[in-house]
Amino acid sequence: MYKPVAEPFRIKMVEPIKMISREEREKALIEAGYNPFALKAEYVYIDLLTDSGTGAMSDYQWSGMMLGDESYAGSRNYYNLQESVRDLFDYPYFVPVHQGRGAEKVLFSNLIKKKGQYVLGNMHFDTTMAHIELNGGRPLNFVTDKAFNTTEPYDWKGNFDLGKLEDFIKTHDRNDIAFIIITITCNSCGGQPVSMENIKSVSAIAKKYGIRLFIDAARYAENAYFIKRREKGYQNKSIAEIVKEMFSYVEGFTMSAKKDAIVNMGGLIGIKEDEDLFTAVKTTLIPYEGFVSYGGLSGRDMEALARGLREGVDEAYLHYRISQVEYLGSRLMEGGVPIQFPTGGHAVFVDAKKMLPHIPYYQFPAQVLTNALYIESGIRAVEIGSFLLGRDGETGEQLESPLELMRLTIPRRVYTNSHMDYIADSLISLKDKVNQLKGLEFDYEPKVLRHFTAKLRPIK
Ligand code: P70
Repeated sequence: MYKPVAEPFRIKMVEPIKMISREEREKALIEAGYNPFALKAEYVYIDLLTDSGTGAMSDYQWSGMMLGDESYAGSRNYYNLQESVRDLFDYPYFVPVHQGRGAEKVLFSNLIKKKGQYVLGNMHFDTTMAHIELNGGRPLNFVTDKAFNTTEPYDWKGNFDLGKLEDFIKTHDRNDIAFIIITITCNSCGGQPVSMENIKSVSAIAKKYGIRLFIDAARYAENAYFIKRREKGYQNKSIAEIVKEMFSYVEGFTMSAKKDAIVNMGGLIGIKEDEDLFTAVKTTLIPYEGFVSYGGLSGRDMEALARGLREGVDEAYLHYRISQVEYLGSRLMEGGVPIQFPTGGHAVFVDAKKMLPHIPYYQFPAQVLTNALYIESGIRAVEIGSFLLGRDGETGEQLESPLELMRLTIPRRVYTNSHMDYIADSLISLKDKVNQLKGLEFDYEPKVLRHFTAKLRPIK
């Protein structure tokens, strides 16, 4: 049996959680339109909706909050943040933003030059796709097919299929491609890592055809940890060295700092060399996010971020973090629950297509499972499948996601390994009751990023 690594911290402050009754949960879910995003957080016992902004800051980060310099321009915390960005990524240029989607909005509007341009990725996540489309671009995915076979193990399920990527570029007009973006780790297919070799090869292809290349850096530290563990030649390198190398192959990044940088709010745009792009980004930043030395964050937020960036690459922390997720995955596998294997960085992704084969993609099997888990045990997970994917931008047709996943997303430094046991036990006991569950249809469907606010009902 897999034994998880003990937590490399002790607990100095606690936040009570409690379980409401099953009847109350049933009522709450109906009122939420069968969409757990609309649940009051107080009605949730263990919250695995997201690892975004839900981490526990350290005493060092909290003490930094007291040193916030709230000057409109030139805050001391901005300069501390600059130092962290320089040390970690070796990038001279950066701006803070309020969160990842702020970075996407500001950067992409400077990269997509005409309507219909393609943006090539391993697998774009929800807000990334939305901001490409809102800027008139067309997002396309080139992740390896190995990602879609959840039972067959492969170390790099986040990798680009290099052949497919190059074929696409060769057969299209160079001016129809805006840029390439590598999402590390690849969230949509299971928090799966991208190898250094693959980043390097994508970079070579981008250079060969003169296409701009960026990283979506939300989970850059977890990706670096997987490289250290799995890729030949990196065992003796520090996480910091691996991070520097990853970012040396691209010209910039967007970052939701709410994940691996362990803050409750914040984001970054980093630029390696291109001064003109940096100038353009600063110009767009001011009306949308704020002045260049705060970009939507208060001084204290920037201090927490400057410190969180460094804590996020601490190897003892990452060892525990990835091990906790792996432990939950191993308990579920032993209990016969189908999952994306091997487990990724930030979550265990349960294969709802395998667990609820009687529900077709357009009735959202992973959403059905997510709702059942909440009723059964007070755990809030999230659907990553056709419900999140949405409709074809041109035809309006419901898209079929290659994977229907329920994501059990683990916040950083928040839940203990006993919580992992509770989650595993709940899902294992639910497993034999799911064949009676009914599919879902829309009561209300918003046009953009519908999964956040849609209302659903069970099909009679
Ligand atoms: C998540 C959240 C955000 C995200 C991301 C990547 C790879 C950019 C962003 C945007 C979103 C979410 C999904 C379901 C439930 C709650 C929240 N991902 N790139 O949990 O960053 O949120 O800061 O604007 O994963 O995966 P931001």
